Amino acid sequence: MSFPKGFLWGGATAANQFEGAWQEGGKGVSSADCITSGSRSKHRYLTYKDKDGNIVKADRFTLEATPDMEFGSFDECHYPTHRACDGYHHVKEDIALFGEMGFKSYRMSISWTRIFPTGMEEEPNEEGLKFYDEIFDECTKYGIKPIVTLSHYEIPIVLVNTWQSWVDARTIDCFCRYVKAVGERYKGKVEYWLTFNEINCMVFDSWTTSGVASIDPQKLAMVAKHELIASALAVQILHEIDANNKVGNMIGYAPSYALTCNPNDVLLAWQKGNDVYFFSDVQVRGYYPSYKLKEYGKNGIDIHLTEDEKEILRNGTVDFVSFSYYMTSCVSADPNAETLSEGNMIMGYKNPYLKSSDWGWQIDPTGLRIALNYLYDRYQLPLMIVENGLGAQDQLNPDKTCNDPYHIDYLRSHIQAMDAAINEDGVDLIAYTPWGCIDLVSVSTGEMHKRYGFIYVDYQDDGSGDGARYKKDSFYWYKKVIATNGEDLA
Ligand code: BGP
Repeated sequence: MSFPKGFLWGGATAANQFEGAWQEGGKGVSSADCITSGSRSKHRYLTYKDKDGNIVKADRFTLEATPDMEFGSFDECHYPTHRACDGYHHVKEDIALFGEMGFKSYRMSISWTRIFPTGMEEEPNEEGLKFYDEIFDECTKYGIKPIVTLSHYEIPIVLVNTWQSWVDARTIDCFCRYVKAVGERYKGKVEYWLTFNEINCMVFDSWTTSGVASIDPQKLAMVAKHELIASALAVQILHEIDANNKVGNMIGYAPSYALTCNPNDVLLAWQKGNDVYFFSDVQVRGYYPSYKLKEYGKNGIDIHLTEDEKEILRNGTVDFVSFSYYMTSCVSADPNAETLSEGNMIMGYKNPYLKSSDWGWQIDPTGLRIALNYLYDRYQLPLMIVENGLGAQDQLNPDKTCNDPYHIDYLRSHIQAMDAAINEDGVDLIAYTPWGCIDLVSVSTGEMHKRYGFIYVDYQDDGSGDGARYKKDSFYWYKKVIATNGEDLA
């Protein structure tokens, strides 16, 4: 076992799933604030007021927004992200715990609505900027490098209600103003940036990723174009502000295996792969790939890509590639193939060789080695795994300890796969930030009891708990992993 010197061991969170304090510090309402709680069997809904003043809970996977819908948070409904894990009020305590584990990096996101509450202001909100100053200053104290996601599954609700979010190109200008504000403010404090979290997942759940309630393929193609342009502009803005800035993209990556060696299954697996690669191809190579343009043409979709826009994409390619990895799934061209597996957003067929988590996600460490090789072979850029982990039901013991051997087993097997990819296959992997390093709200279900963390947060689904933080067994294990630079995984 040997990981490169300076390898960025760490952990990951996202503002809307962790901070809470949804109306403090001048923060505006975001699309994430408007998704209700759910469960493995019950969707989270998004909420809006209709033209007669009725509050409607809508299925975010099928809703087509109309101008008379006013999306928002309403007293009648429960939204788990409003309090989340109250990270907003625990900055020093939480980062001290990360420091104690020896984190070299902390992937987190800035909430756009803390900086520009409606997205449309000319000047940023000083209180919001100060909040992240505190986070970065605490990180510096412990030698932790922040890896900052600019847009992790949230957008100001005012932009949603005014322009239908990323459907409208004017959102790009607002985003750039935000990127400039945070880039300038945190110059010297932040070196690693990610543009859009799991940008490819807009294909499955455009509300969660982009604040867009639509299933119209033409609109969604425009959303993709606008986010890709915004991502390329963000790269340019951050490079201009500081030549030391390194900016990466972020994709949700759950490789699709062919269910059988039937060439039709293999072809489908390749096509599914392109649903993911399309986004990273544009972000890494700087132009739309031919397979996507052909697909648009065949389906009558016109994205009106201008010469100016092409130039923006060309000039805004990323410095590294980051991705989340939890699972793999299978695809089959046979309509009678059996049993769908579950996933955060990515569905497919069950793999008979794999076991699943309590939420039905198929556990596949070898798939991580394959994923790393696919991405490195395709792009030849440094890679970061910025999410990985097992959502599980932890029990806090009466003495406030927590035995979570399943988290350790999951992470150990994935770190072994990383080791093989680096040392046997030659992949350039520079960071590993397991997801939900401290417990937080699940994005797919809105649950608290789906826990990933090294640190237990005492909040429960029914709202009870005092938010106290406790170290799980995995905390001590990961601390040893980091101290030995990945050599001691016992
Ligand atoms: C990814 C998201 C994260 C995170 C993770 C785990 O798709 O980027 O925000 O939540 O999935 O998913 P879940 O929270 O549904 O368990």
